[in-house]
Amino acid sequence: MSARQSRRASSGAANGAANGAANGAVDPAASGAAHEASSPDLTALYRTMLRIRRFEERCAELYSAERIRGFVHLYIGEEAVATGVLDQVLPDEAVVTTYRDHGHALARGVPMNEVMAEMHGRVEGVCRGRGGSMHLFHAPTRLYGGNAIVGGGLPLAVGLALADRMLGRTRATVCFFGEGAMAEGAFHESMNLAALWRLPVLFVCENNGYAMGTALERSQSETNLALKAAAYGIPAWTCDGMDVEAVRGAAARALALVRDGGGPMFLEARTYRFRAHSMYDSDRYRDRAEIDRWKLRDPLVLLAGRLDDVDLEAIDSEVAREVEEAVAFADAGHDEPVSELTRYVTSEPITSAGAPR
Ligand SMILES: Cc1ncc(C[n+]2csc(CCOP(=O)(O)OP(=O)(O)O)c2C)c(N)n1
Ligand SMILES: [Mg+2]
Repeated sequence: MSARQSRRASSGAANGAANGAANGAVDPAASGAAHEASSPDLTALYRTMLRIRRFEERCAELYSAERIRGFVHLYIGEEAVATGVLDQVLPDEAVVTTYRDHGHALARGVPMNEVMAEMHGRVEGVCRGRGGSMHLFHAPTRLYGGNAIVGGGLPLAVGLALADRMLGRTRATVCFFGEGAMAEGAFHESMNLAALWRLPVLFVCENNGYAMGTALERSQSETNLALKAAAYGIPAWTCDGMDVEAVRGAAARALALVRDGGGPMFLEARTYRFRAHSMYDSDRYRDRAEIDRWKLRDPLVLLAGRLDDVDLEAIDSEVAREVEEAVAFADAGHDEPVSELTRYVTSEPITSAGAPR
């Protein structure tokens, strides 16, 4: 059951989470088997992950053909994290992410056409083509980016949550970041203030083991990331980031606590990117065997194994069609005229996207 379907469903898990939470521990209840999802739910999760996968595979081709330019960071392999968490995030809650943001935008419900147009630098894109791959922003779904600065989203999320607190709104802000961000000052300042003021933020660390070409154990003195977060007095769990049901279950429990005034929560999703850091990266810092080992736990394959009665080929065809329609939409789009370039630089609002709620 998704958050969009029922707000109550997730808050029912609050007590279990409070009892089961151990700072720095693996979430004891966060296994796929423990979650009570029905088959239509799982099919929807599969479709979302497949939309991300096929969208990005197409983007990689278009990048090689020089139809998409700039930096592009693929999320392939990590789809279960955005899909599982965002399934539980309510429409009026804010979402903040990193430059590896295509999956978050699609899972959040940003129209694929507009994401693809943005990748192509078209005025029909979510940011009129000015942001590109790394800066997907979409006010109607409260997606606050897309941020090229490692750790840059964390203070933004804390500020959004502080605004909610000051305005008396009970809703969560969700902040995704890579484990590399946990070596940044912005991470520590954000955790400190969020904990001190008990702000309603769910911090989601997408631990894919590498920050560009640097493995976690080569760059951080404490590699137990949940323990690091727990040092700030924030309840912290680890979950299997390749298992979308496990991610969803862990997110549901954490969000219930955040919304019930429990203050910030931290979730580490252990995951892996199957592709290079970016389209520029030659990916020479890890063994092929390591990549192959993780591919055995491909989140799509894992979930497909639980969908015996579902026509996966039909879903694949539908998704392929959607991706091609998005490419056609982007192709038919327009570059912003030079005369428009000084617009929206300072105070002029983009009214077509709607005012942030
Ligand atoms: C403040 C800052 N420092 C350095 C960089 C260069 N940089 C870009 S991505 C990256 C690695 C970040 O790794 P991680 O946070 O684990 O995210 P991942 O790419 O693995 O999703 C670095 C160091 C940057 N963009 N911003
Ligand atoms: Mg990383």
